[in-house]
Amino acid sequence: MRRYSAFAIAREGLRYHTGWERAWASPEPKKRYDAIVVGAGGHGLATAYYLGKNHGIKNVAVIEKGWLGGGNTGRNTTIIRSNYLQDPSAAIYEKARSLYETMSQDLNMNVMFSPRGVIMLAQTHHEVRGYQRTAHANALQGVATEWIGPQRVKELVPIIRLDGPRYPVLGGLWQPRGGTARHDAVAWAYARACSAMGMDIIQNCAVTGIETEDGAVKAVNTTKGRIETAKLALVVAGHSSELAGMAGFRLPIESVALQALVSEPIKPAMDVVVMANTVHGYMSQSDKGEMVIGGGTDGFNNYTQRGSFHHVEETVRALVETFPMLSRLKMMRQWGGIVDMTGDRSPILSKTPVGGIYVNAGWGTGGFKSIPGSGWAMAELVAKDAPGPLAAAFGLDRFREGRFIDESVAAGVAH
Ligand code: FAD
Ligand code: PYC
Repeated sequence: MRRYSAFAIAREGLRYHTGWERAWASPEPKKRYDAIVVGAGGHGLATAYYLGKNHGIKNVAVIEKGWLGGGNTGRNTTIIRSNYLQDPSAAIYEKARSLYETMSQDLNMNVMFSPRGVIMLAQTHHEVRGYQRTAHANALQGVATEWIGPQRVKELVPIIRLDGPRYPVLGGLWQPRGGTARHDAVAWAYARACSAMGMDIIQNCAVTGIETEDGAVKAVNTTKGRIETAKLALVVAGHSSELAGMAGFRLPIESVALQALVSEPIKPAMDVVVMANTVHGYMSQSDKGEMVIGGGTDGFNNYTQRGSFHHVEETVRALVETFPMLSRLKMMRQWGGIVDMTGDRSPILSKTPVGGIYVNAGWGTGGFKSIPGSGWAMAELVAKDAPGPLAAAFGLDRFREGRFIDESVAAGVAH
């Protein structure tokens, strides 16, 4: 694989961009792989990448029913932060955030990580207490966050209205090195690095069945034929229950659509990310100038990957209270993705009742930020057939044993 560099851009500029290689190969599947990852979203691709990089397992296929990054990875609002309350969450999200810091250099592709800072606004006294508690927990966990008062919020976000009609801004939880990244570039960067290691990324290939023998995985059936493997990682977000069903077990997951929208582009108005969980909405400004706005989940389980008018209305009405200037903007696009939710709003990184099958799911409304940490931890689980320190607390057994990792506040999105 040729390296991307300023020199390469200059060279290609001089020869009318005729010399760029394909970023990843599109092979037909082989009969057998040492490991198969189902799902070429960020989590699946990062799992494959760290299988190769950290554990030397390179005879790997990533199987994707659509196009890579076309699921939630390419549909999310790209907020990256690690200000979670519980120790196991802070550890995996902070590992991920720190890997984002050097991802462009590590993967030799510009993923546009922008550590512009994230504020979670407190607009009730209950939220003030909750976020102050998180700031104290983060101090103990080594996660750099701080509680800030309303005047500091106003300095950071001049377009905000502090004395809104229903909920004044009482302060916020500020993570200065949180931010955003270009979502599909993250998927592309991992895909290119996997392909360079000789892994096969097979798009337009749905897994339709899973064969087991003596309680262990034997093969997957796909729309491109049967493929054997001894290690199978299911990393399919909104379709986790469907794939688990093919292998004969159930997951404690509900799937539901989450929606977002963008405005017309405007001049730079806000250079941090703001989450307003009481009125409910979150917003950042893209490099093109659009206000990127996220809303809530649908109130019923469903598999629809699209937006709906009432969500736009609810979300924009709520945000206009805190950002009156929004009322002057036109909204351009809306969309939805299917997120997979667990009862404690924490993910599952686990072995399963079937030998050689591992599941990475349940990131719900907040798994973009965790892609590199999740891939790192999942690769270790698959390679060693046992969870390492980052994944240990996120096993399926926690639901049987009542060891929940409650992150419903940190999840940020009401559901
Ligand atoms: P996906 O990217 O969905 O990848 C799973 C892949 O599996 C898909 O490409 C799918 O086609 C494939 N697949 C499914 N079934 C099969 C099959 N049978 N065979 C083969 N392939 C299959 N998170 C944040 O951290 N910050 C945010 O700001 C944020 N905002 C969000 C906003 C919205 C509107 C949405 C929908 C989500 C948001 N999230 C956010 C959550 C985040 O997008 C997800 O948690 C994350 O992208 C999940 O990544 P993934 O790789 O697990 O799943
Ligand atoms: O987890 O930060 C998050 C988030 C923001 C919007 C959707 N999820």
